[in-house]
Amino acid sequence: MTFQRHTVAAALPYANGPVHIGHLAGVYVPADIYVRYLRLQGKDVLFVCGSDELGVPITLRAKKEGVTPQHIVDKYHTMIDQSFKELGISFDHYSRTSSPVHWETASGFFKTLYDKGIFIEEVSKQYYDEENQQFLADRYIQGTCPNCEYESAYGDQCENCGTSLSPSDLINPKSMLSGQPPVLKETRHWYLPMDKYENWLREYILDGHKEWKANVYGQCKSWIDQGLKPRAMTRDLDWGVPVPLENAEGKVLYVWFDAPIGYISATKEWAAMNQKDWEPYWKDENTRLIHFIGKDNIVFHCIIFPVVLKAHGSYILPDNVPANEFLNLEGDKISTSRNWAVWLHEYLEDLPGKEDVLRYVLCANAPETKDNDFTWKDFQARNNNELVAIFGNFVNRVMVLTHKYFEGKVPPAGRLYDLDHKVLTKLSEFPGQIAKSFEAFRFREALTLMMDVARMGNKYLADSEPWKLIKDDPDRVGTILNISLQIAANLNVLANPFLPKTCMKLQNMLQMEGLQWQDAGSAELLTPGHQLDKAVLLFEKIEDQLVERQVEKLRTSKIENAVMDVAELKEEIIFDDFMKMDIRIGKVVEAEKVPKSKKLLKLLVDTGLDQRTIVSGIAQHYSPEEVVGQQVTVLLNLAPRKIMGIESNGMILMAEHADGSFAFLQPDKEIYPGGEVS
Ligand code: B3M
Ligand code: ZN
Repeated sequence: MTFQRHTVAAALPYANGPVHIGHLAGVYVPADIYVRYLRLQGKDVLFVCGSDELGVPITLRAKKEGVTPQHIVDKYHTMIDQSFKELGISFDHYSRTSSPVHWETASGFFKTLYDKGIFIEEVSKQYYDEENQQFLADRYIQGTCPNCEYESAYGDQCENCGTSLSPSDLINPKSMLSGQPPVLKETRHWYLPMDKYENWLREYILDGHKEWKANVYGQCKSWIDQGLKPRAMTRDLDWGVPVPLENAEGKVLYVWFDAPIGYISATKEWAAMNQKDWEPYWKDENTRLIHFIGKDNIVFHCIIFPVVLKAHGSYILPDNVPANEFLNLEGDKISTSRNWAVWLHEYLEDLPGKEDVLRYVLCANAPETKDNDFTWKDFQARNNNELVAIFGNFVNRVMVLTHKYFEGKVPPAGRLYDLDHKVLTKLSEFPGQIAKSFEAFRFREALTLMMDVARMGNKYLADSEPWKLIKDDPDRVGTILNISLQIAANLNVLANPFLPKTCMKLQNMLQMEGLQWQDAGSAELLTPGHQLDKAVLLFEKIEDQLVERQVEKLRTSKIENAVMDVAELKEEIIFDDFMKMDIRIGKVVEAEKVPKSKKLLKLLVDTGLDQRTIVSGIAQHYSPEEVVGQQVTVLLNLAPRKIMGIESNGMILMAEHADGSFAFLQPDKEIYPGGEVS
């Protein structure tokens, strides 16, 4: 189907903190690339987003900082909005859900569903924090995930395995306000009867959208197959859109009911500011609605929001939801609370002028089908070996040679040889190949193909060696540089969705007008005699010390966090309890890695009493060679345990450093194996 217009909505970031590279790689960079591609085709595209300012995540942050929720959202809304703009995330409108238009739109939506009799009104028992005298919304409850046993799962979702949860699913639930187990107390809420839409969802998604990405389709299928239950669309909270009904004091719309409606509110605001009609973007069947989100938002955008839209009856439905997986950082999960992140606003401050480098690296490493990892080393390598050495180098060579041999004017193309025809044929094919990747939301693939154009340009220059021909055959050199300049001009279109600021520089260098996607593939974008501007370098090398500074920054934050959340003191024991432990000094005699384990070393330890095997989880911190001969402190009378099939007799006592590294507990002088610790 050819759509008349596109509404592209990017997940509303919670305004309880800055955005980080995980958000960017998961949602905003792919969304912006896609929108820029659509706009290059001259399509009617509306790109909306905004700060998600309601709900529990905000109130948690406000409580933590001892300020009001409004103070939190005002601070972070501005920061997020500004940093998106600097990165070139080109929303048509970036709104916020504390806006009056949103409150009116969301409560109007709720009232429409209520008046249509969609909701089930029910009094039920919900978790209540007696110490704080308040009901607990899902995010205020933490406990063990029934699916993966992660101990800090929230009442609505386990961030570890992505499973959507209800508070009653949690094992050993605890209130995040008081730390105490919550009690169950009666309260009235309005439920969306998800179960009644199960067949329709099967039809809409499982039959109607088999083309959705496997990770999205799969999660929807397992959600639908496990059976849908009615879900409360209201909460007992004082921070949110008040429920527009009588006898609903103290109740607000569930944040996941109101937030997706935030896309509609943003559209209304945009339309009002631009004297446009907002309704075609949300109600016209000829509009394609696309959501860019992270995998933890799939159920809310593919199951719940479509049911809300369907129940309302006058809205179009999401046509595609190309959700990405998660991006990790230096091998660890990105964590706002642990400050384990590369924050966008800090990146922009520390690496000014390198916005496109971040866009490039996050696209190249995007977790499109599985979680992926960001490392500063890889960031440096991609900048130096790809952007500088391939893209920048090609453009610079062409510019320098044209200035050197033709005073910066585009030379005419003369007779074409095989090599030229081959290059021009490939050049004409690239736009179609890249478009195919874009349409399939495979942006990494599209990026590689775009870089292949620059690779092809470099190879063409290397194979044709114009610098060797200038004396004897300047016309041939003219042809080679004409073709090379056409390749550079094509890059200006093909690279634009990925590298908008770079392409602005390239466009100025080539003294070109902004082209459309349809122009790409042509070998006549620059006419002979056209005057180029002077050559400027598009990228610069990133030196080791810049990367080392960033890595050190992360290491410091890891230590600061570890120091801040020192393990809690265990319960008191009596002297006799301690005396039961037989702790001695031993010496490691042999050491080897445990096959199929990244963490374990198998040690042979001389304990003074015997030589025994002890399995220790230090393989990521020490090599076998490093531990042989070391004095170690051993708990000898620990009951033997089978670990990966090896009987381990005892435990090597280690101290964990704040940055996660380990250290042996060693006496300050040589103690013979068997020396007792007391
Ligand atoms: N605020 C983002 C998150 O879950 C959430 C998205 C709302 S999109 C309507 O981190
Ligand atoms: Zn889990």
